[in-house]
Amino acid sequence: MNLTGVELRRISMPLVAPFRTSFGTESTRDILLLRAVLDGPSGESEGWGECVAMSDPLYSSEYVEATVDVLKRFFLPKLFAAGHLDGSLVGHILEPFKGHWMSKAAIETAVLDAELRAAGRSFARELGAVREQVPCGVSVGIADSIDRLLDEVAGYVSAGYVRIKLKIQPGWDVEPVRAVRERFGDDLLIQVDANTAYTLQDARHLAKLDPFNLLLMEQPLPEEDVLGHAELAKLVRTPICLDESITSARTAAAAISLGACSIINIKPGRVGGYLEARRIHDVAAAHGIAVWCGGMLETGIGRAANVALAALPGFTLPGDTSASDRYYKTDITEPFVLSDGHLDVPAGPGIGVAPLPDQLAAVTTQTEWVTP
Ligand code: OSB
Ligand code: MG
Repeated sequence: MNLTGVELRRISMPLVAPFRTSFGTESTRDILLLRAVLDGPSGESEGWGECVAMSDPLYSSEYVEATVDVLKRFFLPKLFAAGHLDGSLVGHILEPFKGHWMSKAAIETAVLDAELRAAGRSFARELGAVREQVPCGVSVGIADSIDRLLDEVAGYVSAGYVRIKLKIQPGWDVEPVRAVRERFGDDLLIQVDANTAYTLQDARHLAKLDPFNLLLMEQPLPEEDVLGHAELAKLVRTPICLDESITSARTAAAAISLGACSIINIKPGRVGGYLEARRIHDVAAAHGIAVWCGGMLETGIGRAANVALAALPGFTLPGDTSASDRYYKTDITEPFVLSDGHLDVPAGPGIGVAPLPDQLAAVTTQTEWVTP
């Protein structure tokens, strides 16, 4: 197939409630969607990719304006010039360009989606999914008070979420965790995510989370402090899970070898796409390391692909793959709805969902059609 054009579409999606983490508060997601058009033996086919970069470079160095720039300036011209193209070639062709994982992931996903739709094959089947439903957790932001946190968690528990992830930061860690554990009992699966808010000096403090039997502690230290995580792992009982630090199968292998993590959060956007995400899954499985699928507050487009990934055999912990209504009042696809704590894995061609034209039009702020 050949890439004949790519639509860059910016959408503005208000969240149902502001989402507060140790790095900032998000109220509206400004999202870049890609629609790739490919020409092949059986005619034209289009595919979708959602870029997970946020408005500001606070989670990682990427941000939405930069993803538009790097795609237009470097990635799309190189892919247009490639001639024959399929999803598995995108990462290889873009490899000379350093970093920009979220931009690479978005275009690779759009090309894969177009290719699989043309072939009538599902993304889940292509990746190696072995489940038709995946268990879902929910990521709960930092709240204004413990009472409000308990109310929010109560809502998620009664909606059926099988695991609760609490965002933490210095000053909002042991007490909220204690309150949630006491209120909901020992059977609730709970984990925490610090988004790099601590240093190794905080090890003794973080060990105060030990008595609460958390599933894991996600990314307590800065992304580059892999050795720090290995040290911390010896000082706390809660298993260490890495998110921001893991940008490739190679960094995953190194972190595992160093003892920096015993669990990995796999986010396809953070690692350059679903094919690299699958390689991390494979490396982790070979080392007996559990993985789970992270999230970046995606719309139904990104969610569909994440749910497919989460259906691979090594994804043994519930993901941050919540239902559409946890994020948005109106999604741009048919909404993902929780059923007994699970979401269905889309089985149709490609990612199995597409934007609903009216919904998409209603949230679009800008579109640009890029051709060779
Ligand atoms: O660290 O996992 C994270 C959202 C945006 C940026 C980083 C993170 C998150 C989440 C939400 O925790 C996950 C989701 O429900 O999509
Ligand atoms: Mg995280």
